[in-house]
Amino acid sequence: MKIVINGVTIEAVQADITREQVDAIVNAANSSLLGGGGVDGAIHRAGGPAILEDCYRIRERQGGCPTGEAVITTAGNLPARHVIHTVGPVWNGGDQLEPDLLRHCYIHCLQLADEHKLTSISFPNISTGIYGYPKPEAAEIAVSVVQQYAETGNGSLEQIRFVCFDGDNLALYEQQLEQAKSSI
Ligand code: AR6
Repeated sequence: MKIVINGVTIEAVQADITREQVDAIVNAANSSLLGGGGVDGAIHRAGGPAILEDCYRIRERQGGCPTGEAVITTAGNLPARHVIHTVGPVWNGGDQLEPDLLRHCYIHCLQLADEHKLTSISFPNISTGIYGYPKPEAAEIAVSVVQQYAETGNGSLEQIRFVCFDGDNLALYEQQLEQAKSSI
């Protein structure tokens, strides 16, 4: 399922993000930037040690990455050129600023992509695995931020992909993109 807003293609696919051939894939990391399970583990395993070396350099400079922020590294052996690591919120019932923090993850990834003049990016479903964020609400936030980015129309990205691992998330993203399409 894909939609085009202002020349920006936004699509949802079911795939493994480590195989994406794009300018940057996004990692759902933790504040330590030292790796973990889920998509973070898969990215470091497939990308090799160069990614962790860059993460260590960032830790020396700024001591990790706060929730809602994002940093950029090499993608090592991955087909992508860069990895943008962002730290999603842990779901704690929804009244601990989780929606704002998740929104900021997407916003900061898009800002970094613009700063580096990237034209394509693939997002995983940040926070919806180990961090327990409800999938429908997370999909709504992700699509609304990206839709706004495309509507604003002055970014460098031409292709934005939501790479869903599970069928539940794919169905939710397709639903959100249908809604976005009908509001264009
Ligand atoms: N490609 C695309 N999506 C994937 C892949 C993959 N290869 N593997 C998993 N997912 P999670 P979080 C999906 O748990 O909830 C780590 O330990 C998965 O199905 O990876 O943000 C970090 O170090 C889910 O929909 O990230 C943190 O400590 C989505 O990716 C913590 O987990 C996110 O699930 C972050 O938790």
